[in-house]
Amino acid sequence: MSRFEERIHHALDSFQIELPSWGFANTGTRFGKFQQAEAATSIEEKFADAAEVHALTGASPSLALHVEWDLPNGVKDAQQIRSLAAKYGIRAGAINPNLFERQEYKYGSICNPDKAVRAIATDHLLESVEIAKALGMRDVSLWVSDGSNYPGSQSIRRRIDWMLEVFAAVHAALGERQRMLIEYKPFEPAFYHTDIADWGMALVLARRTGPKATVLVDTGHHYQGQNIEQIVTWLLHEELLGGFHFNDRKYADDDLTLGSIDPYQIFRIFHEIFSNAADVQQIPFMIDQSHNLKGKMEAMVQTVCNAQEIFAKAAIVDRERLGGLQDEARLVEAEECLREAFWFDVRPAIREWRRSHGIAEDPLDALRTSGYLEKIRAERRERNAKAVVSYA
Ligand code: PSV
Ligand code: MN
Ligand code: MN
Repeated sequence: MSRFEERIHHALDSFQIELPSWGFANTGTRFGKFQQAEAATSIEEKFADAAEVHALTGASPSLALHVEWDLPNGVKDAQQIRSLAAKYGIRAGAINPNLFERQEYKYGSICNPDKAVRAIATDHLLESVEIAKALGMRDVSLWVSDGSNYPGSQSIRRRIDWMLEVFAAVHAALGERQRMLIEYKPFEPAFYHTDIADWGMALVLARRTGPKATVLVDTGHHYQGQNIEQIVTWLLHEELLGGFHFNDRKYADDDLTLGSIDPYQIFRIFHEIFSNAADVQQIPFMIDQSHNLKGKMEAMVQTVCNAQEIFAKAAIVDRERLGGLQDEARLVEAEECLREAFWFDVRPAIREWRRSHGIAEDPLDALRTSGYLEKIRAERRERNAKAVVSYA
């Protein structure tokens, strides 16, 4: 085995990426949904699909859950999740509270000027911590969708304090080894101000909240042109990088499949992680995508394979040489050192890695010939057809 191949195998042995339960269900845009016969219609089907993706790729042993969608009865549903996790051999991953769907949240959840609404949101967050404890989950992943649509319509300042109050309560409820991940996003659904709009705000909130609070980077949650790998490097430097939601985008939070638009950006993020993380394996890599037109299963397998490829490329950067070139400001050689790894064809080594682990060399092809898609389409077609929503 060449030095590159060895490094690729070693990197893939440790690489895992968490699947989002919502990526298997029917999703769409605010203009409508196109139903898929194969989409998961229950939490059990989401676990089954996740297990199939893991069997095909060997890299996705856990499933992130969204409380309102996957545990509608809250902590009472924990037992069911536990048995599904055991049945399908898939770990329950990060727990995602939902602060954006209830009618009460029209003017915000934890930043709502109405104390009673803030209390509803706080209870939901505390119950999410309970769920995480009941399931032995480490991470509670918080995306606060709150914001406002018109200048002057809300007090930006007072909302910061309300948010800090709730975060303090959530932090106090966390178990010894639990963490809260604070996810930022510049806009949508709010279009004037969003209460946690960028990594600076998330970082300040995490610092003010306590040692178990960290920042989550969703690759789709930045303005165009922003240098995401630099943000990642700063968060690593400050030991506040809590994890990732990976996806790709062309315009805003498009939730396209990982690496589909700009694989070089994901490569640069992984490169900074390899360069700066104390322990790469400790960083949760999660997928947050919405496969609107692509087949749910195909899209997920494709994403995991893309992630493996790009991670493998980042693993083979000659960082020692790069450091020397940087010190001597040999600009073009340094850039070429990075590019050499990016353009190296890692696919033969990955195929070899798969062979040595008893995994299909081409997971997408294996999915298509496995019969799994035909089976789930036949089983779920009717249920999905009944769920068709009309937007009159
Ligand atoms: C919001 O855009 C987000 O990225 C959050 O992570 C949510 O939990 C997820 O999408 C699903 O709606
Ligand atoms: Mn996200
Ligand atoms: Mn998003």
